[in-house]
Amino acid sequence: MSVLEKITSKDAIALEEKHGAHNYHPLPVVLSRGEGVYVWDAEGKKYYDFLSAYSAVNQGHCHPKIVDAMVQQAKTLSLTSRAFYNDVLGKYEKYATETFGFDKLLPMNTGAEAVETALKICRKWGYEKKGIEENKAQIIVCDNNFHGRTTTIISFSNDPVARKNFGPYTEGFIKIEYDNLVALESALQNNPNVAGFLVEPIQGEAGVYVPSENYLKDAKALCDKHNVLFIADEVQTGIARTGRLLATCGNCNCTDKHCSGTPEVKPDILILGKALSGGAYPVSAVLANDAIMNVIRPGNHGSTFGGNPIAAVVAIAALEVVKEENLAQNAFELGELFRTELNKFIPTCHLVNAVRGKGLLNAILINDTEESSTAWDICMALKENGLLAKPTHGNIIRFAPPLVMTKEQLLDCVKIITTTIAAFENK
Ligand code: IF1
Repeated sequence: MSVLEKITSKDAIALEEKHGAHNYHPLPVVLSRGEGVYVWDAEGKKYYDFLSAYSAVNQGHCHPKIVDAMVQQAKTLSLTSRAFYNDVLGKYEKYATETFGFDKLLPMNTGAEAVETALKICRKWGYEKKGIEENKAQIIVCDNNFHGRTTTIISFSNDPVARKNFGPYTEGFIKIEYDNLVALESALQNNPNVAGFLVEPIQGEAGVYVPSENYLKDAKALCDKHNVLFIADEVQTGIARTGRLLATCGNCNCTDKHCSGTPEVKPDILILGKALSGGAYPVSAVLANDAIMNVIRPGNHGSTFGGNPIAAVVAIAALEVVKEENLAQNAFELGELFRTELNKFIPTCHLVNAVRGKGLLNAILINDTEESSTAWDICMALKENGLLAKPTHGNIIRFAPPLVMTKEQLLDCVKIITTTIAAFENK
């Protein structure tokens, strides 16, 4: 059998079981094709993708503009390393910094790498600009955070499954309750060693927790008051997912009516990933103004693939698609419709307690314990009915379709979700 010969779902799963590390527990579906909001399994069954690779495929699977850009560049120049310049990185850096309103961009590959990069920039700024004593810098983070899986990042996680038996842990982090300004002020007060505050505008993995309306704006004001950097991890919430180009909306230059009146927060350091490439290629980035980014000097930081030519052209194409197809406005309108429709359904069933989210990053809370298999079982039933989603923690199901979805497709998905849950309930 040639390595790439077509195989059945059963065989594909068996190969992963035998030859792959067991670091995931996927839903038992084997995907072999994706286009827009749809994916097909190895037997040709079609599904709506309601996870979007954890919000990496905002522009839809295999978007032609993004794929074409990637293929053309791959045929021309794929990787130079940063030992030399290349003729596309500067264009990408200019386009992205103008899009998000920052002086400079540091290109990386994965979200976790970008988070680690932001932590290093913040610490170095703390020592060289704020005057924190060497090796004393502290960064405030939130309970139930998710910022990636590196040893330093899981050092400040409180998820035992992500953290246990990976010690010793990196020091220099203070944990506070999310969406709690009193806790933030208390951590900031009388502590000159705090260099930064790292926060998700919406806590995705924790179960799509949307903070109070003014939390981010007021938290940024507290950081400014205490000369502490506000670091927004928009790896999952960025790139139009929450109905605006950025969940923090800082200087996104969009003219969409829904943006006006929403508290605008301009992070000191912005972290992007996932849909920065439309899911076609690993691309992440850290953006900041010169007063912060210029603490990084040659030799301080980098990576073999960071800023490679393919990543650069893919990211430009992915951002152009967001603008040309008005994905933020679409996510805003379809998100409103999704929550409205589910809020009509919820009173008719006891299995779902609530729906919450912003734009097309939403989740439903299942009326069962975290340890129960109900959310998983509902996702298995949804799969049978042609819609793919996966629980986050135990009893919460995240719903995050590609932002290119049409109103008709969304209503079709609402019908699948509500009829599946109703049937499940009446079993
Ligand atoms: C997995 C979910 C988890 C992220 C935020 C940084 C990263 C992520 C806000 C790191 C990555 C992914 C990782 C993936 C599942 C998914 C995820 F929240 F999106 F659902 F795990 F919590 N900041 N999130 O959400 O980016 O290094 O992965 O490119 O690890 O299982 P990455």
